[in-house]
Amino acid sequence: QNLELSYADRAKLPKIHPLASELLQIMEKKQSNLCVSADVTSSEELLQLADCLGPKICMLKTHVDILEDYTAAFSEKLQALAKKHNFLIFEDRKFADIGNTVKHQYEGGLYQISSWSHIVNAHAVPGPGVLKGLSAVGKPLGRGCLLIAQMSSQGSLATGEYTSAVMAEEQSDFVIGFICVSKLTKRPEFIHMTPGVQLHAGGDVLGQQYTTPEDVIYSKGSDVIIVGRGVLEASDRLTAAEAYRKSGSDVFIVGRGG
Ligand code: S5P
Repeated sequence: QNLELSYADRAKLPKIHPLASELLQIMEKKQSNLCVSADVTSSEELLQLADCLGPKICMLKTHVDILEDYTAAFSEKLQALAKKHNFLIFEDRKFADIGNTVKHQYEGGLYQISSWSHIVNAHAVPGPGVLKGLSAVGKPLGRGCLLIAQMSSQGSLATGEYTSAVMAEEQSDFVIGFICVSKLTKRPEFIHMTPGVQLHAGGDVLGQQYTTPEDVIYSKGSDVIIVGRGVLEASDRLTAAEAYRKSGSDVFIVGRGG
């Protein structure tokens, strides 16, 4: 094992991106590795979810394009809730086009994602242009990006050499970390975020694969668990969110990270 740093220590690293530092400080303060994936189709429900679960999470992930009733007012209310409960917003847009196109998709259109989402993610498959385009919009706003190095779904092609190539695309002035299945870099400035998490291992009928929070945080060494249906389909979402938050909370006592 390497020298182990706590989240608070990592937040103070000299070369860390300010947004990664902010996230690590939130994680430490709220003792939470939990990012809830708010995959609902009504903006009212999404806002209720953010207000109710806000105290338990370090980040809220959205798929704004599945909302049936998106308005600019919604994004303002979501930002206010992120401030109120101290969490970051992550729009899971998975940009994957040439630089010029992603620039427009990030800044403009109906959603104007860059105006309200602290973090977005991108596939590295187009090459460095995708990050160039996104960072032209996001960097002046202090935004950050996660590169998709691996995916949770069955038969994912993002493995092996592809994953290594993605890791090499990193630009630490805009990329704050990776979407991945397990810890990929020993550089403690980068955040590892892992989807496909439920309290019991398994999957769904469309290829999603689940592992447990303990496996992701303790065995695989990731930093943040992304949980959608594990919380959304529970009879009591708040109790479920607390269970997921608690499942990773030993890491704050042990002081592991890096
Ligand atoms: O590899 C991935 C990457 C992502 S961002 N696998 C994923 O499942 N996701 C997202 O995480 C997916 O789009 C969904 O919003 C969430 C997982 O939802 P759940 O309901 O299966 O927990």
